Amino acid sequence: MFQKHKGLDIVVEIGGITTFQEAMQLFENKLDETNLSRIQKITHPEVVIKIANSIAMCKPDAIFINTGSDSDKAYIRKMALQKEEEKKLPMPDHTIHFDLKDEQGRIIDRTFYIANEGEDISSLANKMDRPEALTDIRDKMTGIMQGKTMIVGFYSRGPAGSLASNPALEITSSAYVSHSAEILYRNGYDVFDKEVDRLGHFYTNIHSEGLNRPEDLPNARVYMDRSFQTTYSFNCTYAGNTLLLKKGNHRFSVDRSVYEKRGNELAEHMFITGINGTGGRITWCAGAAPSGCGKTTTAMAGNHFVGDDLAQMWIDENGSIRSINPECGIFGIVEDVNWEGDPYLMKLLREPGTEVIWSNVLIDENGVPQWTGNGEPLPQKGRNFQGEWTKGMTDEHGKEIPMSHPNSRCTLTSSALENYSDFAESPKGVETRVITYSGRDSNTMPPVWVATKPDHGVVIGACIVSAATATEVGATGVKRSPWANAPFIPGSLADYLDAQFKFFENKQIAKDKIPVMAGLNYFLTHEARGGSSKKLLGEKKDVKVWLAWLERLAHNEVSAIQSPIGHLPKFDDLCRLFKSIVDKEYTQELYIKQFSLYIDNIVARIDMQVQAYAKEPGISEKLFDILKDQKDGLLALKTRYGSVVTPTQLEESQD
Ligand code: SPV
Ligand code: MN
Repeated sequence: MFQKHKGLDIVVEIGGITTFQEAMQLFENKLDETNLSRIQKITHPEVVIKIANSIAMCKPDAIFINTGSDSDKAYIRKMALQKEEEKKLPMPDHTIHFDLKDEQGRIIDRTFYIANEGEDISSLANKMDRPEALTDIRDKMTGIMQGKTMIVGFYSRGPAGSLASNPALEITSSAYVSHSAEILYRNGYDVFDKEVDRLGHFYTNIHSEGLNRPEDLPNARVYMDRSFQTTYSFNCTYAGNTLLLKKGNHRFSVDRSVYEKRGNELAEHMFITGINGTGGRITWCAGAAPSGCGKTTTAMAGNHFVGDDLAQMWIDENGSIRSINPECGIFGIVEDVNWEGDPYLMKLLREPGTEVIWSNVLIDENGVPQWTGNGEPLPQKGRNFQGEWTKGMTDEHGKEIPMSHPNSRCTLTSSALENYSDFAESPKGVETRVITYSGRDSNTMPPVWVATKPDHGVVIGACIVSAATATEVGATGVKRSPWANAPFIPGSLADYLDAQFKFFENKQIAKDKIPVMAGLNYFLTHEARGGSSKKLLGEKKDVKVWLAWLERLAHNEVSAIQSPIGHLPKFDDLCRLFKSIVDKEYTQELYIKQFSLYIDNIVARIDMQVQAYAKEPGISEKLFDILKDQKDGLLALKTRYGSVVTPTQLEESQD
């Protein structure tokens, strides 16, 4: 079991500053008058000591204390341009940032949890013992900011005053990282002391890009110290490796929910969005999907956008599940973002008026960002993640180099979105009635299925699978992707699973507020249902219908067909929703393809999950029992109807 404050706090060990007075003395020696007066407003001893030690370790030439004012933001933007971490584009307030050619995603092979003796670390992650990590960080981070300016930023991960928010420091020599933090998170300089007092803790992130040379990339590292809620990262620039306010701190929040708030809080890799229902009601939905599986698009399909990546949840005194987004901006994948599927996002990307940092897209000859799947005429050349690019160009293995990297992204503030909800800024969060789990699954599960009970919902989350995406360097094949959160679960999956059961089965959740928990899959192909093409059976916009159906189900306005994997929608309801929401004629033929159960595929999937979970120590028997019941039910259906069972047969089997 992991413990806070165990072992040495590495930055304190290296920096050597242990008292408030020593910290203040260091500030007086190192900071100019303006910055000194700024840091003196921060009085929480632990915070001050962390910052002082970061300075003592990294040895920057100058220190900039960012208060989040308009002029500070402008200063950081200017610095990013001066250092050429970003370049101006012709569109006002748009810039482009390129990461190193071989650092286009999270470097999971160089990412480590710092472990104390005897601590359980997720079987899916790397760990390094504390003494070894101390040596490495001392070697690589001592003096890493010589010749550079350190920017110190204070943030609130979530609306200030919320029960599930977390204060966090982002300390970096990269103006791009700091600029991104200003767009994606709420600056909390003015409230930081108060928030640390209220919540009793804070996260620290220390980063330097180093010399930002390809040859240093093998020595890039991302470390998470769970005991001291501190991250260290160096020699890298991709935001997933550097802006550890995001997934680095999400990992600490997962720890908090599993080990400190078990059964009462969750920290999930989920979007949050509101769906319009009948009579003007809004039903809030949170959904998990692995990176690169359309989470942003799904969030955007809602009528009231709150977030596209992370959710902090808790149960309030009225028995409802509340969710907040720790972020206030989007670091979204742009591949396949186009006017048809993502009009709100496209407006911000293609029309002036919003600050956008582009990363790793192609910049064409006119200085316009271009990316695969944008639905626009294709450029013949330009500059992309690997340098000058011309159409048809191949890499050293003879493989065609794509115009834009599949993990190309845009960074922008959510408040610019037309469908951004005012509720996103409420410390009370939004009442969450629908929870979805999805992944890239081309041949097995139907577009939507609903758990009959919360523990079955937890198992849907546990059993997400997905084809590999470009967000992790070197990932290939089909992978299990538990809750789409596995890369960010520091401890054992057994503990996490237990925390899920305890949360969703918590008796404090009011009977009429128990969430609808569903699997979603919009990646079924024609090929998998008797056709010959690899094209998707549905369209991107169909997700609005699946969400709307879940919305109606949450308010008991539709009924469902029972099956061993859960409840499935009825044709007539879908037909009506397709017509009214996306103006499409939904056919019986498509319905049968999408909602017939392909028993052999599903059973193979269950077997795969059972085998994998059997290898994890301490997994609750409940998971195996639920999967066994599902399998038995499916095999009984197979005996009666054969290996493909239609919705009509499912209904008949209930009689
Ligand atoms: C993801 O990959 O899930 C992201 C971007 O949202 S990263 O910051 O790399 O985590
Ligand atoms: Mn993500």
